[in-house]
Amino acid sequence: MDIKLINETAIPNLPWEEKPQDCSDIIWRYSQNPVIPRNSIPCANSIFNSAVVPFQDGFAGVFRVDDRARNMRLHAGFSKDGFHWELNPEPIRFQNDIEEIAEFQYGYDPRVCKIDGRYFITWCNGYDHKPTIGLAYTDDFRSFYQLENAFLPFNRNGVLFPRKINGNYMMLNRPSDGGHTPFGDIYISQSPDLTYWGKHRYVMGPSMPWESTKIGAGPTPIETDRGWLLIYHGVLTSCNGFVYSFSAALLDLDEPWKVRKRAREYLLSPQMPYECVGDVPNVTFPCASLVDADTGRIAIYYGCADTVTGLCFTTADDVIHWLDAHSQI
Ligand code: BMA
Repeated sequence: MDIKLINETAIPNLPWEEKPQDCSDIIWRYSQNPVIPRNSIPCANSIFNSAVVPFQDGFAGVFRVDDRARNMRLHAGFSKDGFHWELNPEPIRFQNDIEEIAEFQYGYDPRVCKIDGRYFITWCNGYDHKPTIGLAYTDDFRSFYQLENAFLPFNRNGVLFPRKINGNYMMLNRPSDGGHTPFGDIYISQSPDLTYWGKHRYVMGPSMPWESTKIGAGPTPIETDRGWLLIYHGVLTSCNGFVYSFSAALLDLDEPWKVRKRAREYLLSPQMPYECVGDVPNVTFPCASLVDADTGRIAIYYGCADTVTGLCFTTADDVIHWLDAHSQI
């Protein structure tokens, strides 16, 4: 390994497949994709844009389940190997002492971030039936405690950093509108206590054609000796609608609103049938990655066509060396 991972732990049982010999891409897909089918629990219409972390001797996660009434719900799930998942058939019921936000209206696109030994969940949360960033924590993926919404509506794609930076928690976020948002830049907001957010800074906006409509942060940023490795999605508007691809950037370690490298091209775009055909065609939407500190291997979980969950693989060395050669900055 050339790139050093900081504060990541070893995951000897990381779900992994070697790169096929005939593959020249930086990211390669799991041969058995989709790793989670649309109907692995009875209530589900679709299971996609979901977040997983190492937990005990395996893995746990928070999953976006759109049910057959088409409510958008969050479900906890567990896995021994990262490939085979058991989702709770009942959605998460957040415990909440704050009367004004206690009513769960809808929740989608969760992320899970471990900070100081506790798992924090962010998601797009319906408040006054408008999207903003919900925030909760759990220690065991069985009881979940909801905190204040981080921001006013309208906001989506809230992604925490796994440690405080210069004394503050940091969250990437993407101000939006109440619909399918035809714009979107990534900002960062800072908080001393996970309740009050400020010191908002612009990080980056759409630039290259593959991401020319809007962009949004994906999995928890990965700390490396070269900077924070951020995997993010970008959206192109075609004559047939939105196309969601994803790629990578490197953010400054101490001032993560400063972009040090940023890909010119996507790393993965909707090309397989399960990415191109589904409830919303042509969507690849990453929400989580597992990173093995010993090998630099990265397993990325991504939603496919708003219907199923896919898994793909890369390494920190591969992505960052590729970024060095393919950066627009
Ligand atoms: C975004 C979010 C995602 C979804 C994507 C494509 O606005 O709603 O959950 O995957 O649109 O439909």
